[in-house]
Order: sequence, then structure tokens, then C-alpha cells
Amino acid sequence: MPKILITAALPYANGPLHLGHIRSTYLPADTFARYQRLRGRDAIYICASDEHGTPIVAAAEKAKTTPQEFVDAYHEKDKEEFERLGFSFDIFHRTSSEENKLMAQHFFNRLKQNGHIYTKEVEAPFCPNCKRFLPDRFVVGTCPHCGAQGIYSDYCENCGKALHIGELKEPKCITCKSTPSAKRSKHYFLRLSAFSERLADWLKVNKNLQPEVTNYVANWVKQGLIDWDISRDMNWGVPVPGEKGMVFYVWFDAPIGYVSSTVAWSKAKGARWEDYWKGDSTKIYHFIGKDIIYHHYLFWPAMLMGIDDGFRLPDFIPTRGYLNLEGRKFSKSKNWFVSLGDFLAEFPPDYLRYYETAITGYDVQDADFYWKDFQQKINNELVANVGNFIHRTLILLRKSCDGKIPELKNPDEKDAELLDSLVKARDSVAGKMEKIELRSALEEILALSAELNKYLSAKEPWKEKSREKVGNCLCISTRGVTTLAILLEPFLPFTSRRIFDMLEVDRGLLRWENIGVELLKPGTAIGEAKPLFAKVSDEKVAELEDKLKKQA
Ligand code: B3M
Ligand code: ZN
Repeated sequence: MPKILITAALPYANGPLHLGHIRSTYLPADTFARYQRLRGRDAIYICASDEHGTPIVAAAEKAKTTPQEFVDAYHEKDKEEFERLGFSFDIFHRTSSEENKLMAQHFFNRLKQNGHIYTKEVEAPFCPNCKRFLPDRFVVGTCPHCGAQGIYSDYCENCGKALHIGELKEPKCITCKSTPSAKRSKHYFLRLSAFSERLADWLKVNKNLQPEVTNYVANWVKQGLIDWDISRDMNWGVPVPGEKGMVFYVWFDAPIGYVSSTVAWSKAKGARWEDYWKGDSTKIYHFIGKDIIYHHYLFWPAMLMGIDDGFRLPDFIPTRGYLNLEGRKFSKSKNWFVSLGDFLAEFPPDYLRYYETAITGYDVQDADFYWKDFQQKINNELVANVGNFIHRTLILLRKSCDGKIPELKNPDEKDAELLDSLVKARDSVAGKMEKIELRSALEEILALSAELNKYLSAKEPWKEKSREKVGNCLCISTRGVTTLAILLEPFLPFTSRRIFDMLEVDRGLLRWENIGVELLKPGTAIGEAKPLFAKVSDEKVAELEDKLKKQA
């Protein structure tokens, strides 16, 4: 079995996490990682905070603090919020780490040795008023490709293209709004254009990539790739070896952060990081949002090809779209957002995990977060289907069997059918999980839960006179409960553990192979049954809708 390396895009340590990032990236990656571990595979889930570049410096300046203090605070905050959602990173590291500095410089030195990096004098935007160079997000203007306004100078968030130095139209300094002048400066370039053919080939042969994405990335390649400026005239970042006042562009050292964070993890574990990054017995999955396609489908693979150091190219780059809120774009500046903290003050983390998975396909479609839709899904699916079945089973066990697991004797046809359904669901859900079809796997689990509900209702153990029949029904239903708990673990890890705890089953038995298996011997007493979920009330929904409108 190959090793599995799972990464999620590194969040900039420059502001609170919002529900959109969770949906497109961290949640699907976590669900997938948890599934792989349940199967007993050697899977690691790697993330870090992205702490360099103008996104950080500009935000720190605005907050009148230093970049260092700023990233220290957000690194801790993000880490804590991720933990509250149950994201099971094997490491949540930092791109400002020593490991990342060394790895970024290693990439640079080798790429240079291999002839892929050269220097060139460029006319760099310089603010005469602020007396500094204005890289990337220090300048806003109009996209030369699509005409969108208010665009930063390194990337157009409207058309998705990476922008190059001097390309932005009508540039303005973000601090003083004056028009920058040009000042000559020496920059380092990666010969991206020289990789065009290899990149085009890879986009074609790697059938794991989403065609809806590779189609237009291939088109970018066809239109001609421009060599990539990887250095910046500033002090915050990884220093370019042998230069003063010059650091790498944040997008040079950020993806390297995936590797260096694995290095940091491996040191702590006594493992070999190369086993997850190099050779044929590993598979690499980078989960991202659609705003960073250019960087992951072009820059990063070109770096991996150019370094020629045994690195594998990405096997999968699961790419998902944006999340809107009540029909409008999430916007911090317009106060149209729900922060993670706000959400978790009202509801358990598994509610968010459930809802966001239920509205997210394996594609770049945008989705919409509506409080009413959230309520519907929680009440009709989680509460009325899964919660109801589990609660009914445990209550009936108390009432009819003294809270002890009955024996299975002479199961009838319906009983046998149901036991068979558990095993069938295991294999079919697995098939979907392997393909990262998470929403459809979750739908299938809900369908199994509905079938279990139906079985329980049809059997009517509360009316049944035969002890044997009652016992069989509740024994099988309990097996349905443990099966649901295992199937749901990647999606609802907190709920799964609660179910196991309620039944007093050892959490160590939360393993895929235990689906449909007898985990509780006849005669075992189960713990107290408490409802797993509570309904979301109409009043709560009205209050949250109202709060959003008032804050905007
Ligand atoms: N920090 C952009 C973002 O937060 C960037 C991702 C880096 S992944 C290597 O969307
Ligand atoms: Zn554009």
C-alpha cells in the first residue's frame, strides 16, 4: 500500500478564517485524511500558516504592529480554530520556520544550478512618497487581461491569471494612493516558459486532475507562459542567498512549505519525509480552492520538475469553488460574513462539517450558505434521520432488553438483508471515498440510515411478542448504529466518538474493517442514551439572518 500525503492550502496568517475556506479546502482534506486513516493506511495530513509576503506586511501595517507579532497571533488563532473543528493535521507548521527557509533556499540553489533561474534588471514600481518598492499587494489597479478593477499587482482574482511586474494598469500605492514611479532593480526569474511543453504534457497525461480545470490551464500554457519573477525588494520573507534586502516572492516559498512542514513532522516522528514526497510508493493530494489554480497547476509542478531532485509531481489537486453567503459574496470589508468563532458560538462543529459537505461536490462550482437551508439539512437529515434512528435503537434496548445487547438467533430474511446492506454500504461508500466523491459518499450513508429507520419501523419491536424477534431486531439495529458511527467518522468525528462512548465501545475499534461486525458481545450493557443532535429552531434562524443584515 502506498503512503498518502495530503495537504491543504496554507492559510495566510492575516485574518480570521471564514466558512468558505473551510468548505473548499480544509474540510474535504480532513474528511479524506480521516477516511484513509480509518482504513489503516499510512496517510499524513500536512498544513501550515503562510506567513510571508505583502498580504502579511500590509495587514500588519494596517493593524500598526510588526509582521512577526501579527503572524504569531494568527498562527495560534488559526491553529486553535482548526482544532475546534476537529481538523486532524499531523502538523500545523509555519512558513517562517527554519525548515522552510532551508528548503526554499535548497530549491533555489538547485534550480539555479540546473540553469532554470536567471537575473534581469526590471523597472519595479516604487512609491516616491512612501519611499519604497511596491511589490504585489502594495499596488492596486486594473487587470490588463480582463479589465477588472481594484486588482492587486500579482494576481487577478477575477480572471485567475498571475500578473507580472509592470503589467497592472493604472497602478496606485495602497498606502498613499499616489501613482508609483519606476526604479531599476535586479530580480531573479524562473524560466517558466521553458517548462511549457512538459507542463502541457503533464496536464494531459495526469487523468486524476479535473478536466474542467486542466482545460483552461492548458489554454493558459498555449497562450504562452511568461518567466516568473521570484524575488522581491523587501525584508520580510526568506532571504535570497547572497542578496541584501531581497526575499523570495511569497508564492515561491509557500508551496515549499508543504515539504518543509513534512520535514518538521518527520523529525518529531523519526520518519523519513522523502518517503511521502519521492518515488513511486506514495500518492500526493493537494486540496485547494479555485483562486490558486495557477500556482498549483503551473508554478509548483514547474518547480518540482526543475529541481530534478526525485520529487513526484502532484497526483491529485482536488479543486473546489467559493462559498457565498445568503446569495452574496463573503466580504470582510462589507461585514457580510460569518466567522468560524460566530458559528461555533451557536452550533457544534459537526453541524458545520455536515452542512458544508452536503453542499459541496467534487468540482469548482460555487455554493451558497443559507441559514434556512442549513436548518433544513440539519433538522431533516441529521436529526430526523441519523439521530432519530440511533436514539430509537438505544431507547428500545433499554426498554425491551434491559440495556443489554441481545443475541442473534435464527435471523429472518429481512434481518439477513439488512446485515447484507451494512457490508454493501461499506464497499460502495469506500469506492466513493477513494475517488474523493465525499458528498455522494455522505448521501449514501444517509440512505443506509434511512433504510435502518425503515427496518426498525417495519419490525415494530415495541409491539412484537416474540423475545427472539425483538432481540434480533435490536441486535442488528445496534450493529447498524456502530456501522453508522464508523462510516460517519470522517465526516462527523465528534458524533462518532460520542456514539462509541454511549455504547461503551472502545474508540480503538473505530476502524473501517469493523463495519457490519459484531463489536458488542451479547449481554454487554450499554451506557445511557442521550440525544445526539438538537433541532435548529425557526427563532434561531431568524435571529441569525437578522444579525447578518444588521451587521452589514
Ligand atoms: N496563502 C493563498 C490563500 O490563502 C495562499 C495559499 C498558499 S498554498 C501553498 O488562499
Ligand atoms: Zn483579470
